[in-house]
Amino acid sequence: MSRVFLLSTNVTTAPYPVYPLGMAVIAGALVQRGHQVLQYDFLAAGESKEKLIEAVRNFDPEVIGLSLRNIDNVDSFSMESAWYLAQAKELAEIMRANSAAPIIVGGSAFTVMPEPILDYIGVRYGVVGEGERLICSMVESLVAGQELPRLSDGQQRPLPGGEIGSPLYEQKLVDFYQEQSGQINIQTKRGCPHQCIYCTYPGIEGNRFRPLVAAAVVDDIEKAKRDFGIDNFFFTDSVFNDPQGEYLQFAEELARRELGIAWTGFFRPQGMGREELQLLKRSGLYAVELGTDAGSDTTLKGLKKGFTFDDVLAVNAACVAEELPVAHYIMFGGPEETYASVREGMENIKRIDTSVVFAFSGIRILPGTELHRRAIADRVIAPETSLLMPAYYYSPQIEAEPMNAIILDTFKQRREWIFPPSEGQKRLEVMRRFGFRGLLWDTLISFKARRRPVKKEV
Ligand code: B12
Ligand code: SF4
Repeated sequence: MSRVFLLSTNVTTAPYPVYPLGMAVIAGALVQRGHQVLQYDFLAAGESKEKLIEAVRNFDPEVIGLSLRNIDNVDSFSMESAWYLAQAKELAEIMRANSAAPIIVGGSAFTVMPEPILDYIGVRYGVVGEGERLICSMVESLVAGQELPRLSDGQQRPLPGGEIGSPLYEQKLVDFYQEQSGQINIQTKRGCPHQCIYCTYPGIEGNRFRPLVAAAVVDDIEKAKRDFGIDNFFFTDSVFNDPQGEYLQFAEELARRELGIAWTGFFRPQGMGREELQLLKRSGLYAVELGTDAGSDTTLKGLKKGFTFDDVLAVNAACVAEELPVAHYIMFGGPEETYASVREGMENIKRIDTSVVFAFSGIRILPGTELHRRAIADRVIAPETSLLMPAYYYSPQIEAEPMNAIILDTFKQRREWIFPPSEGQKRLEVMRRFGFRGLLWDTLISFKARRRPVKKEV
């Protein structure tokens, strides 16, 4: 048995603080192997360096694991102010200065650009992708004094869904996140087989769906409710509604157990009608986050989304008919965007009934994506441009400022259309100060005072 100190470095509080699920899953795997684990969440512990130093010295770990969730906030309006790697580097330095234990770093942010992050934060070992299997063998090798490669790749032998273990929630952390955000997260599957050109999710979790065993996840949910009083969940799956419909079996199981929980997650706006939504509602679905991503068929095609704006409208209509609040996330400025497609996007948004729309300007270029190659080909960035600092793709056919002005002009017309993203953040902050918790965007929608969509101008 070895002592492993896990540190979640994430201090992002927008759109709300999220439970360090990656760390919890790693902790679960280590504890199951018989190791002694301390889960330290820098945010929940008040971001105090003194407390962290005290904790690491007292625990005297044999191995340290750093969990890195975010690089930045993928919002082109707050590039400098929301870059999180300097903080991660500082925390790694604190750990090195206060313990001789070897440090392993992992997490979604790390997986997106492992080599540059390892160099930047100055840590010896890194795990790309899925970490639970590798962390156990690495801890054992390191404690036995063996040398390891700098980078180990968890994607080479991904766990079958049935072997993915449970997160180890901690009461203190649950209390913090319940208080701050009114919800806790859990995963029902890993991976995504779609090939949207900007997206890192298949790179982080693998390019096929690996559903966990439905009954086992529902057991975890039941246990989380019983032991910790958690009754509001975010399912962190890249896409909840897989086209094969396995999500429906999961929902059946959840509904059958009548746990009295509420949940939300990310959905792909295609092929989901009222019948599916009725089942999901019975299982506790209370709001839908849709990866609409682009405002017109031209730009949906440019992103290789594989659905059309009519698909989006159909899913939205089904949700509204079921009185489920919907938020659409739409990025402008991507491949094939022109001023005409931005204007078409504004008209299409007016056709969306009742829902919240968050708009983003430009698309964060991340390594390993087709967008990265496209950005180089379109001379948006040079091949040698480091992506550690945020760089955004804007179609060569438009310029950011006039495009933003067009979006702003439309978005100011309705309070449930939010642009720039910091606008939404400000509003959420105000609501939080008044004691509201949860997603909060869903409170912008009232089905009683429902606004009908505006007919498309021809
Ligand atoms: C769900 C999700 C959200 C939800 C979270 C809801 C909730 N209550 O949890 C919402 C919509 C709120 C959200 C918000 C944001 N998100 Co988000 N989100 C995700 C998503 C899809 C899943 C994250 C997750 O929980 N996974 C499940 C856990 C179990 O996996 P994991 O943490 O990756 O852990 C595994 C491995 O990484 C590894 N691991 C983890 N830690 C460690 C430690 C060690 C030592 C080792 C060895 C291994 C290891 O092992 C774990 C198990 O296999 C990811 C994309 C993805 N598919 O990964 C983006 C992602 C994490 N988000 C991202 C970002 C940027 C954000 C925001 C900043 C965006 C914004 N402006 O709002 C905010 C930040 C929120 C916050 N407070 O931190 C980025 C982060 C990277 C980057 N580009 O900077 C990602 C990767 C997506 C992307 N664009 O590339 N997000
Ligand atoms: S954007 Fe969504 S559907 Fe597309 S690859 Fe990423 S996770 Fe999959």
